[in-house]
Amino acid sequence: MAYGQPQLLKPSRNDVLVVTPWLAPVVWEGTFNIHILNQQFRQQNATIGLTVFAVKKYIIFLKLFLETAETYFMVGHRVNYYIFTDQPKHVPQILLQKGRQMAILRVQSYARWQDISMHRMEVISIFSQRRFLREVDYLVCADVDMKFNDHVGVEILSSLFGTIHPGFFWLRRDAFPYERRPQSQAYIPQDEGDFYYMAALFGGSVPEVYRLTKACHEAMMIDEAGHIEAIWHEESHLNKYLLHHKPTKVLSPEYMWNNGPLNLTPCIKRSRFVILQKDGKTMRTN
Ligand code: UD2
Repeated sequence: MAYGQPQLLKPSRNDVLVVTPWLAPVVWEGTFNIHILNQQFRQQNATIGLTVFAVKKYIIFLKLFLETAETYFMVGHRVNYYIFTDQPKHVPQILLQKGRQMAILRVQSYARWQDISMHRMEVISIFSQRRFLREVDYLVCADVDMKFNDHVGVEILSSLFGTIHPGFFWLRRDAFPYERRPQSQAYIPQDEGDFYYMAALFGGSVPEVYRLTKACHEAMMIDEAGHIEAIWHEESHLNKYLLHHKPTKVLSPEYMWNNGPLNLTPCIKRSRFVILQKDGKTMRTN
């Protein structure tokens, strides 16, 4: 395969951090050649699982999520969608491309939206052991109130990856909305922390995702027994976990954008995976 030679004396980007101090790549437009990566992952014959939860009213987000995933997510690779829902009959029928399949898995609902969101960690850890280990090489775990807007491919895959939240990336660590109460398992002191990661997109190899989701679930169970709930629920616990188990790739906010005007943020060249606006109050009431 012919491609431009990597230029050792010419950085791919000079406006942003492209590698963390623990030598994990930060994935930005301009830092990778997708053709080289596609070839590498095809040689591995990699299958990628995408987990998404659509419980109660959030089922309405599924159609756009899946349709846009068919256009932009891991195109040309084998993909298994794992749809967790309390309403299997209402999962939209989508025509899938070759090499892509869907499993619809029933989950219980909870009265509080926070419990629906937090229990995703428990469910993913159970299914990782029970099923995903046999069926896929990598897992990508996403929120459903999202749409793919541009290419999201194998450049994101690694043993353990997290995504930088678009709302805080320019801030100092003491301004990150980490859990600050020492009573919580998610506690992070003011002088610690690398990035503020989102729970809406994370993943890695199945064993690594199993370890992460199990640890976050167990930490939330300890908090529950101690009558404390972390400020941003499982996202707070994810941040604590990734502080102590450094991700091997970090996705830039291109991979989690809130569709603000890109020209106000010149370092963001592509908006790949976009948070949809929702009326939280209406969506979360029964
Ligand atoms: C943020 C995070 C989310 C999670 C949450 C916890 C973003 C983009 N996402 O989202 O990952 O950490 O904070 O506070 O900032 N769900 C249902 N049915 C429900 C409620 C939730 O299926 O009734 C699922 C669904 O997949 C949804 C996810 O749980 O995408 C997270 O819930 P959310 O989107 O309401 O949480 P939000 O927007 O505060």
